[in-house]
Amino acid sequence: MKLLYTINSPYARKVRIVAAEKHIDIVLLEVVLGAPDCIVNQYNPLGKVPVLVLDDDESLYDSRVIVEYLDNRTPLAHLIPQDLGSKIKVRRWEALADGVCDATVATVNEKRKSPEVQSATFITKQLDKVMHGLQALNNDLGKSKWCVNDTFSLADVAVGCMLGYVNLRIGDLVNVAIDYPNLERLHVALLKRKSFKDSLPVP
Ligand SMILES: N[C@@H](CCC(=O)N[C@@H](CS)C(=O)NCC(=O)O)C(=O)O
Repeated sequence: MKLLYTINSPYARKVRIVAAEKHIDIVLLEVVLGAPDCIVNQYNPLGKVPVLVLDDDESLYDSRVIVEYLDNRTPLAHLIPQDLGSKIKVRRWEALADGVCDATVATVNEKRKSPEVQSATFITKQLDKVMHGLQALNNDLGKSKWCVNDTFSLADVAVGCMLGYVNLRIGDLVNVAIDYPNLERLHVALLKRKSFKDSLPVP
Protein backbone atom coordinates (compact mmCIF):
# COMPACT_ATOMS: atom_id res chain seq x y z
CA MET A 1 0.00 0.00 0.00
CA LYS A 2 1.17 3.49 -0.86
CA LEU A 3 0.01 6.72 0.74
CA LEU A 4 0.13 9.83 -1.44
CA TYR A 5 0.54 12.75 0.93
CA THR A 6 1.94 16.20 1.54
CA ILE A 7 4.02 16.82 4.62
CA ASN A 8 1.72 19.39 6.27
CA SER A 9 -1.70 18.05 5.29
CA PRO A 10 -3.59 17.47 8.57
CA TYR A 11 -5.85 14.94 6.83
CA ALA A 12 -2.85 12.95 5.58
CA ARG A 13 -1.24 13.22 9.03
CA LYS A 14 -4.38 11.64 10.53
CA VAL A 15 -3.92 8.67 8.19
CA ARG A 16 -0.18 8.40 8.92
CA ILE A 17 -0.84 8.40 12.67
CA VAL A 18 -3.60 5.77 12.43
CA ALA A 19 -1.28 3.53 10.37
CA ALA A 20 1.57 4.02 12.88
CA GLU A 21 -0.63 3.39 15.93
CA LYS A 22 -1.90 0.17 14.35
CA HIS A 23 1.59 -0.91 13.17
CA ILE A 24 0.48 -1.09 9.53
CA ASP A 25 3.32 -0.66 7.03
CA ILE A 26 2.57 1.87 4.32
CA VAL A 27 4.96 3.25 1.73
CA LEU A 28 4.84 7.05 1.99
CA LEU A 29 5.01 8.94 -1.28
CA GLU A 30 5.26 12.71 -0.86
CA VAL A 31 3.68 14.60 -3.75
CA VAL A 32 3.67 18.15 -5.05
CA LEU A 33 0.06 19.17 -5.54
CA GLY A 34 -0.43 21.44 -8.50
CA ALA A 35 2.47 19.96 -10.47
CA PRO A 36 1.04 19.24 -13.96
CA ASP A 37 1.93 15.53 -13.84
CA CYS A 38 1.06 15.05 -10.15
CA ILE A 39 0.31 11.35 -9.58
CA VAL A 40 -2.61 12.23 -7.29
CA ASN A 41 -4.69 13.15 -10.35
CA GLN A 42 -4.47 9.56 -11.62
CA TYR A 43 -5.92 8.22 -8.39
CA ASN A 44 -8.29 10.88 -7.08
CA PRO A 45 -10.49 12.86 -9.48
CA LEU A 46 -10.61 15.65 -6.88
CA GLY A 47 -6.81 15.98 -6.96
CA LYS A 48 -6.57 15.98 -3.16
CA VAL A 49 -4.43 14.18 -0.62
CA PRO A 50 -4.45 11.83 1.16
CA VAL A 51 -4.96 8.96 -1.26
CA LEU A 52 -4.24 5.34 -0.33
CA VAL A 53 -3.23 3.22 -3.34
CA LEU A 54 -3.86 -0.45 -2.64
CA ASP A 55 -1.71 -3.31 -3.95
CA ASP A 56 -4.20 -3.98 -6.78
CA ASP A 57 -3.87 -0.30 -7.82
CA GLU A 58 -7.37 0.60 -6.53
CA SER A 59 -7.38 3.90 -4.67
CA LEU A 60 -9.14 5.04 -1.51
CA TYR A 61 -9.98 8.59 -0.49
CA ASP A 62 -10.72 10.70 1.47
CA SER A 63 -9.05 10.52 4.90
CA ARG A 64 -12.23 9.35 6.65
CA VAL A 65 -12.60 6.39 4.30
CA ILE A 66 -8.91 5.54 4.55
CA VAL A 67 -8.84 5.54 8.36
CA GLU A 68 -11.89 3.28 8.51
CA TYR A 69 -10.22 0.91 6.05
CA LEU A 70 -6.97 0.84 8.04
CA ASP A 71 -8.75 0.44 11.36
CA ASN A 72 -10.42 -2.70 10.03
CA ARG A 73 -7.28 -4.15 8.41
CA THR A 74 -6.20 -5.46 11.79
CA PRO A 75 -8.13 -6.01 15.02
CA LEU A 76 -5.11 -4.61 16.91
CA ALA A 77 -5.87 -1.48 18.94
CA HIS A 78 -9.07 -0.31 17.27
CA LEU A 79 -9.20 3.48 17.04
CA ILE A 80 -12.83 3.49 15.91
CA PRO A 81 -15.02 1.76 18.50
CA GLN A 82 -17.02 -1.21 17.33
CA ASP A 83 -20.28 -0.29 19.05
CA LEU A 84 -22.38 2.16 17.08
CA GLY A 85 -23.03 4.69 19.84
CA SER A 86 -19.33 5.22 20.62
CA LYS A 87 -18.38 5.03 16.95
CA ILE A 88 -20.77 7.87 16.05
CA LYS A 89 -19.38 9.98 18.91
CA VAL A 90 -15.82 9.46 17.67
CA ARG A 91 -16.77 10.28 14.08
CA ARG A 92 -18.56 13.43 15.17
CA TRP A 93 -15.39 14.65 16.92
CA GLU A 94 -13.48 13.84 13.75
CA ALA A 95 -16.01 15.72 11.58
CA LEU A 96 -15.68 18.82 13.73
CA ALA A 97 -11.87 18.66 13.87
CA ASP A 98 -11.71 18.18 10.08
CA GLY A 99 -14.18 21.05 9.67
CA VAL A 100 -11.85 23.34 11.63
CA CYS A 101 -9.05 22.26 9.26
CA ASP A 102 -11.28 23.05 6.25
CA ALA A 103 -11.94 26.57 7.59
CA THR A 104 -8.22 27.04 8.33
CA VAL A 105 -7.31 26.00 4.77
CA ALA A 106 -9.94 28.43 3.41
CA THR A 107 -8.53 31.27 5.58
CA VAL A 108 -4.97 30.63 4.46
CA ASN A 109 -5.93 30.39 0.77
CA GLU A 110 -7.81 33.68 0.98
CA LYS A 111 -4.92 35.42 2.77
CA ARG A 112 -2.54 34.24 0.04
CA LYS A 113 -4.49 36.23 -2.56
CA SER A 114 -3.25 39.70 -3.39
CA PRO A 115 -4.79 42.34 -1.09
CA GLU A 116 -6.99 43.87 -3.86
CA VAL A 117 -8.96 40.64 -4.33
CA GLN A 118 -8.93 39.37 -0.73
CA SER A 119 -12.26 39.39 1.11
CA ALA A 120 -12.05 40.45 4.76
CA THR A 121 -15.64 39.26 5.23
CA PHE A 122 -14.76 35.79 3.95
CA ILE A 123 -11.71 35.58 6.24
CA THR A 124 -13.75 36.67 9.27
CA LYS A 125 -16.43 34.08 8.48
CA GLN A 126 -13.85 31.28 8.23
CA LEU A 127 -12.07 32.38 11.42
CA ASP A 128 -15.43 32.38 13.22
CA LYS A 129 -15.87 28.75 12.17
CA VAL A 130 -12.39 27.94 13.49
CA MET A 131 -13.06 29.63 16.83
CA HIS A 132 -16.58 28.22 17.28
CA GLY A 133 -15.25 24.75 16.46
CA LEU A 134 -12.34 25.07 18.90
CA GLN A 135 -14.65 26.36 21.63
CA ALA A 136 -17.09 23.46 21.17
CA LEU A 137 -14.29 20.88 21.22
CA ASN A 138 -12.69 22.54 24.27
CA ASN A 139 -16.03 22.52 26.14
CA ASP A 140 -16.82 18.94 25.17
CA LEU A 141 -13.39 17.72 26.29
CA GLY A 142 -13.70 19.42 29.68
CA LYS A 143 -11.37 17.79 32.19
CA SER A 144 -11.37 14.37 30.47
CA LYS A 145 -8.06 12.87 29.43
CA TRP A 146 -9.30 11.67 26.01
CA CYS A 147 -12.19 12.85 23.83
CA VAL A 148 -14.50 9.80 24.01
CA ASN A 149 -15.04 7.22 26.78
CA ASP A 150 -11.68 8.11 28.39
CA THR A 151 -9.97 5.95 25.78
CA PHE A 152 -7.49 7.02 23.09
CA SER A 153 -9.29 6.95 19.73
CA LEU A 154 -9.51 8.43 16.25
CA ALA A 155 -11.23 11.44 17.86
CA ASP A 156 -7.98 12.32 19.68
CA VAL A 157 -5.92 11.73 16.53
CA ALA A 158 -8.17 14.04 14.47
CA VAL A 159 -8.18 16.78 17.13
CA GLY A 160 -4.37 16.54 17.56
CA CYS A 161 -3.77 16.85 13.80
CA MET A 162 -6.13 19.82 13.65
CA LEU A 163 -4.33 21.57 16.54
CA GLY A 164 -0.94 21.05 14.89
CA TYR A 165 -2.31 22.56 11.68
CA VAL A 166 -4.02 25.54 13.36
CA ASN A 167 -0.79 26.36 15.25
CA LEU A 168 1.24 26.03 12.05
CA ARG A 169 -0.96 28.08 9.75
CA ILE A 170 -2.86 30.61 11.86
CA GLY A 171 -0.99 30.54 15.17
CA ASP A 172 -0.65 34.33 14.84
CA LEU A 173 -4.46 34.70 14.84
CA VAL A 174 -5.60 31.94 17.21
CA ASN A 175 -3.90 31.20 20.55
CA VAL A 176 -4.87 27.64 21.46
CA ALA A 177 -2.58 27.48 24.52
CA ILE A 178 -4.29 30.48 26.17
CA ASP A 179 -7.86 30.35 24.88
CA TYR A 180 -8.57 26.60 24.72
CA PRO A 181 -6.69 25.13 27.72
CA ASN A 182 -8.42 21.73 27.66
CA LEU A 183 -7.38 21.22 24.04
CA GLU A 184 -3.87 22.41 24.84
CA ARG A 185 -3.60 19.78 27.61
CA LEU A 186 -4.75 17.07 25.17
CA HIS A 187 -2.26 18.28 22.56
CA VAL A 188 0.63 18.12 25.05
CA ALA A 189 -0.34 14.52 25.93
CA LEU A 190 -0.61 13.54 22.25
CA LEU A 191 2.80 15.01 21.42
CA LYS A 192 4.39 12.45 23.76
CA ARG A 193 3.32 9.64 21.41
CA LYS A 194 5.81 8.43 18.82
CA SER A 195 3.20 8.55 16.05
CA PHE A 196 2.67 12.28 16.65
CA LYS A 197 6.37 13.09 17.11
CA ASP A 198 7.23 11.30 13.85
CA SER A 199 4.69 13.30 11.84
CA LEU A 200 5.16 16.84 13.12
CA PRO A 201 4.22 19.63 10.70
CA VAL A 202 7.19 21.41 9.19
CA PRO A 203 7.13 25.23 9.42
N1 LIG B 1 -11.93 15.89 3.15
C1 LIG B 1 -10.64 15.61 2.61
C2 LIG B 1 -9.81 16.89 2.56
C3 LIG B 1 -8.53 16.69 1.77
C4 LIG B 1 -7.86 18.03 1.43
O1 LIG B 1 -8.52 19.08 1.39
N2 LIG B 1 -6.56 17.97 1.19
C5 LIG B 1 -5.83 19.16 0.77
C6 LIG B 1 -4.43 19.16 1.38
S1 LIG B 1 -4.47 19.59 3.09
C7 LIG B 1 -5.63 19.12 -0.73
O2 LIG B 1 -5.28 18.08 -1.24
N3 LIG B 1 -5.82 20.24 -1.41
C8 LIG B 1 -5.60 20.35 -2.81
C9 LIG B 1 -6.80 20.87 -3.53
O3 LIG B 1 -7.81 21.23 -2.89
O4 LIG B 1 -6.73 20.94 -4.76
C10 LIG B 1 -9.95 14.52 3.44
O5 LIG B 1 -10.33 14.34 4.60
O6 LIG B 1 -9.07 13.80 2.94
